[in-house]
Amino acid sequence: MDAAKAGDRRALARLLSAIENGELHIQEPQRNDSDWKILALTGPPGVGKSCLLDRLLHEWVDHGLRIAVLAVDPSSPRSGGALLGDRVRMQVVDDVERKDSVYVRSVATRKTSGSVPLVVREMAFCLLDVGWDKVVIETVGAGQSEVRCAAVADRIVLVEGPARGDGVQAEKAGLLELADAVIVNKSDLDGAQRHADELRESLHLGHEEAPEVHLVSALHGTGIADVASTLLSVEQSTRAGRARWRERLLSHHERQLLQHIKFELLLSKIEEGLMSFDEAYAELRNGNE
Ligand SMILES: Nc1nc2c(ncn2[C@@H]2O[C@H](COP(=O)(O)OP(=O)(O)O)[C@@H](O)[C@H]2O)c(=O)[nH]1
Ligand SMILES: [Mg+2]
Repeated sequence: MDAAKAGDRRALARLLSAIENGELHIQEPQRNDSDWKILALTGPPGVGKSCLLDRLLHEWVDHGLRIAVLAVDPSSPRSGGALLGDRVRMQVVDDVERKDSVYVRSVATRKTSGSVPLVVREMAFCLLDVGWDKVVIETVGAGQSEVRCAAVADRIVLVEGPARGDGVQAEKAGLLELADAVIVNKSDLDGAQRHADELRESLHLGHEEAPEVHLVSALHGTGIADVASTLLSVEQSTRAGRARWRERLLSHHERQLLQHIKFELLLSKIEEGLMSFDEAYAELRNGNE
């Protein structure tokens, strides 16, 4: 821990791997400010989250911040294409003037036996603990587990692309309800403005207060400086708060069940038809004896 605090990146990588493997647990650090420390950037694959994040990192580093990134991508093994792609898109890590202020780490979700969101949460705590100012979690907003990875964060930013003619998918995924801000990327393409309008409409349905929808182009850099400074002070949306606590509570519940010493045994019994779900669940709820 001390070496990592002193800036030894190898020592930090080892700490993070230990958390990933469930060998090390980190408590939530004490906070005495209301600024966000952990931000999630979430949205469908291919909308430009990595490109956008690279732009934002340039801006934030120039604000004097030191930022760590956790890239969670369930669809790819550690050495696989998407993460390599993320790495390529993260040009800031090769920028001589800025690279010392940035740390990018991918999270191998296939390796973890426990609950991915809780592993991501502890990794973020660890990064804050060793002295990074802020942590950004990039996660694909696809499945339940990814939504819960986003819910780990203090603020959630939903990234979307131009309209694809299938309505507001984020609403169905429950992501819109969690968002503190929405960014529609690829404003250089047709349909981006239309999608921003659709999102605003969905956000305002039945709600007086709604998170802002920003239009940017990560490719051309349009609107980036504004969004970068807005995001630094983005407030938690009142309606997102409760949804987020719900996801966090469910993550904890999941971990309780996964950590039970009889979990695998009970699973086998269900598989073999020797036990019903209700019976197994009743045993799991009893806790470890
Ligand atoms: N036209 C356009 N393409 C973009 C923009 N931002 C990203 N892209 C492209 O979208 C693709 C996916 O980007 P990436 O950042 O990997 O998306 P992610 O999967 O959400 O992380 C890449 O080919 C990018 O070059 C943009 O603002 N405009
Ligand atoms: Mg990406």
